[in-house]
Amino acid sequence: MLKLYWSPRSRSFTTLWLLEETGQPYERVLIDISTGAQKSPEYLKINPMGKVPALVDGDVTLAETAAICAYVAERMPEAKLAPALGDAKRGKYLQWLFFAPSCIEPAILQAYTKLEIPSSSAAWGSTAQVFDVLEQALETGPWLLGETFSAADVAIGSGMNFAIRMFKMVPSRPAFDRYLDRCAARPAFQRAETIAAG
Ligand SMILES: N[C@@H](CCC(=O)N[C@@H](CS)C(=O)NCC(=O)O)C(=O)O
Repeated sequence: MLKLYWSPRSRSFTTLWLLEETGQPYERVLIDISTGAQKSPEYLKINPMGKVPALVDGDVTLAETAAICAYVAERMPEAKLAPALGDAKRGKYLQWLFFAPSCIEPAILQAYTKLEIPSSSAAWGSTAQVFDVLEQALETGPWLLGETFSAADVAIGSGMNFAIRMFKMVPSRPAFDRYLDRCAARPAFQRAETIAAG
């Protein structure tokens, strides 16, 4: 059984939501980051970065939220969280899945810290550029791949929910509000919220 190391009010929410989307049982191991448990020698063997989330699947151990999303989607194809190899939607799926940590995350942090970096040097360009591109991608909807919901929506929807609704780090836009409402209406999202709330 998959074992998820997680903490409340953290990026772990993405992986909780994802695992709830699979509908399969999994084990949760609480690593409460407010206690410093993520820096214990035992946990550092699982993720040397000393951060949550992390996932253990038998002999396989991995960290990094987007990598866990990709792994679970492939490990459980019956959950249909990723277009299959050879499906024309797979390219865009991968693009959006990588966009979450590569562009959405730094854009949110840049908006929050007001850090100034020339857009030609920043891998994500600028906060405005990232959010304009995301807004445009959501124009047709309901999901990033149109009618197909995927792990990329979990990664991006969760990140945007974190930044806009939970921590109010960035202002919303009408397209983001509609998207986040659709995410929040999913039973798996709601179950993850209940778990995360303790
Ligand atoms: N790149 C990692 C980042 C994980 C991360 O930053 N986790 C935070 C919680 S949101 C954490 O564990 N912080 C505790 C610490 O650094 O001590 C991912 O995407 O999973």
